[in-house]
Order: sequence, then structure tokens, then C-alpha cells
Amino acid sequence: RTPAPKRGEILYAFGALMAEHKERLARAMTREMGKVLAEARGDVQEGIDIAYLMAGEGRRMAGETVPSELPDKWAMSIRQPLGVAGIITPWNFPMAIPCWKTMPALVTGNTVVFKPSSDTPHCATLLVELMAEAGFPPGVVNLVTGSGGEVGDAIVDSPDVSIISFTGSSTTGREIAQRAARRLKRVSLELGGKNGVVVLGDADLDLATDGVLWSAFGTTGQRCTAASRVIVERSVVEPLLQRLEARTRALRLGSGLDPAVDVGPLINAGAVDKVDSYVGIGRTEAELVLGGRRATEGDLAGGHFFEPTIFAAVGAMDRIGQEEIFGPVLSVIPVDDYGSAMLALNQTRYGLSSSVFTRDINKAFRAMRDFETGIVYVNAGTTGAEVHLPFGGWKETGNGHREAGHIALDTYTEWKSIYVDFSGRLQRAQIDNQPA
Ligand code: UN1
Repeated sequence: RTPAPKRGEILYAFGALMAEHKERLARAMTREMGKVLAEARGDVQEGIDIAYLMAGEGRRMAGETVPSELPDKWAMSIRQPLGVAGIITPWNFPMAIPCWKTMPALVTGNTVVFKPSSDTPHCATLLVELMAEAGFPPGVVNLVTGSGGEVGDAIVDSPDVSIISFTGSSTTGREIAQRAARRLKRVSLELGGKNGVVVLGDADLDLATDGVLWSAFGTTGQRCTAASRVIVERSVVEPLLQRLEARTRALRLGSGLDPAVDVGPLINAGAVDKVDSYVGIGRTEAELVLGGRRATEGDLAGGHFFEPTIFAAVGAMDRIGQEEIFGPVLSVIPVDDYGSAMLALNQTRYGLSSSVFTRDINKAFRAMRDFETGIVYVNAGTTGAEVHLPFGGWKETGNGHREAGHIALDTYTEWKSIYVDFSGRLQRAQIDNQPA
């Protein structure tokens, strides 16, 4: 019953607390999951941004007021909360993603049961402490740490939880959707990707190199939006590869707390094994240009470090061109022209993010129309989504829901249509106002 604008004020207070503690939160994040400090600050900032955006929704959250087809009758629709939202989040954006989910859930009047990844319980704890300090009443935000099998399944199976929002692997997402279907629960899924950058022959190659490097090796390739494919018109494959190779060699691998480091560790030993096994597959399918090894020298020995890796002459349907690796491995796929670039880009089961580098305005607009992804960038890499636009993917990246933007409210609310008859008599829609 708390008025939505009042709920919004608590979100605002939470955003302000995050801003006040930004540096402490960012350092804790880098220590817990490894992303470099500049990116950890960005992760915290994205949480602040969504808190402020959703705080404002407390005063909007608009429904519709429309005319009735009958005289002396009023018609309108309003949003109402679903009840308890079950929120299951990954380790790669351990603050931003929980905020993407909890902020719209809370401003619309739901309570939340939040299960963070088993790899990042500390980040989740810090967030929830600030939520308590911001003034969410006791019982509104509930943190439960533990494994998917123990805690996640219990949340998904609970008859008291009305909506599940999950970001993570396609395998887990599919299992959650199946379990939740038994109770006809709403499920919002944000799953795998195989995002591609298209570099056309007329592109600014230095700019394209910047965009590809940042998208492929930023966050050690562990973003849902990371680019793992670069689809290049044959005429510029060589000059682009030369630039990519030189710049990648200069990237420094190491602790995310060291400001000179560009690429931090992978999340855990399992991730290193997975990347390593895909590199093995890549060696049989394509040409290894550089990288391809676990880093074992000096301080890096014993950590989960893997060299930024580039494969050339990859076929669009090769396994390394198709399967999500979630690490610092980039596949360069040569193509003949815009048409074959577009086909290669779309030849995947996923559809989160894509980008095109070109100076040809007509080709840029064709790409904006043709690319089958929820996010398309022109002359920028595949990462960097802002919180006030819908975020989510086509095809097997998701199940049609979107996060962020005002559309995120749809995930956490039910619609109620209300008719008020002030004629004082029975009026039958579709009948009394039509010829017999
Ligand atoms: C993710 O990897 O799940 O667009 C989120 C980006 C970030 C969010 C990524 N703003 O890369």
C-alpha cells in the first residue's frame, strides 16, 4: 500500500548510497570476481543509473484512460505488483544486474527474494546492506545465498513466488522455464549470446579495431554482450588483423586492482578449462593468430588467467564461430560482401547484440534493419547498453522479455482493466449500443 512515489524515494536513497560508496563497492567487486577496477566502477554506476531511472518510475508507471463505447462509463488500466519476485543473477555484473531486476520489481510494489551467483555472494551482501540502509522495510528485500540446486530450485518451485527473473546460461534458463511452467509462472530470461561485429570494406579500421578490442577482451570476454565474432569483408581482413594483433599483444593481463592492467582473470577454474577446451577445438578448425594459452608466468601462476586469443579464417558455422565461450577468444570470419556478412551475423541461435562499422549511410541503415539482435550498434562495439533503453535478445538469448527501460515494468506487474459505470442502469457492451 505504500504509494509508488514514496517507494521511488527509497530507490533514490539507495542510488545515492551506492554513489557515496562507489569506490568501496567497486574494489570489493574487483577482489571478488576480478574485473578491472575501471569496469567495476562502471558496473556500480549502472546500478546507480537504474536505481535513479526506476525511482522516477515511482511517479510515472502510467496506465491508460480511454473512452468507453457506452455512455456514462469510464475505462482505464492500471499496473499492480505480482507479489514476490524471485531474482537469480550471475557473477559477471554482480551489482548492475541485481539492480536491473530488483529496482523495477521494488518500485512496482513487489517484494524480492534474491539469489546471487555462488561466485559473488559478497557483492550481493554489500548491495543488500545498502538497500536496508536506504529504508526498504524489513521483509521487502530478502537475500539467500547458495547453489542453484539448493536455493534456486526452491525459489522457482515455491508457490509463493510469482515471477522469476534469471540471467545466466541457456542450459539453466531452459531448466528454470520448464520448472516454472508447471506452475504457469512468469519467467524473464536473459541467456547466451554469440555477438558479432561486422567490419565492412569502407570502415574506419582504427575505430573498428578499438571497438572490436573493447568488445572482445573487455571484462575478459565475460559479458553477455561481448563480441566473440568479427565478420570482415575480405578486402580489409589483412589490415584489420594486423591492427588487432598488434593491439592485443600490448594488452596487459593481471590483477584488476592494478591500474596498468587491461584484462583481468576469468571467474574460476571451470571457466579456464572451458576456454582452454574451445581453444583446442579452434586449433582444428581455424588459424590461431595469437594467445591460446593459460597464463602461467610469475604472479599469474595459480590464478585463472588466460591470454587474449584470436583465431583467423574461421567459418561462420565452425564450433568456435557458433558456441558461446564466455572468455577472451575472438573469431575472425572473412566474407565477400554486405549480404554474406549479414547472413553470417544472423546464422546463430542467439541474438543479443551486434554492430557494424561502415561509413556508408545506406549500409548502416540496412544493418539496423537486417541484424537479428535486440541491440544494434553503428560504429561502436557490441557492449555499452544504457539503462533507459530495453535490454534483451532475440531468438534463444531470451524468451521475449526485456530488462531496463520503462518496458522492464512489464515484467514485474499485472495489468488490471477497470470499468466504472455511472449511468445507474445495466449497459451491455457490444449489444446495447449496436443495432439488433
Ligand atoms: C551483461 O553482460 O549481462 O552493455 C550485461 C553492456 C553492459 C551490460 C552487460 N551495460 O555491456
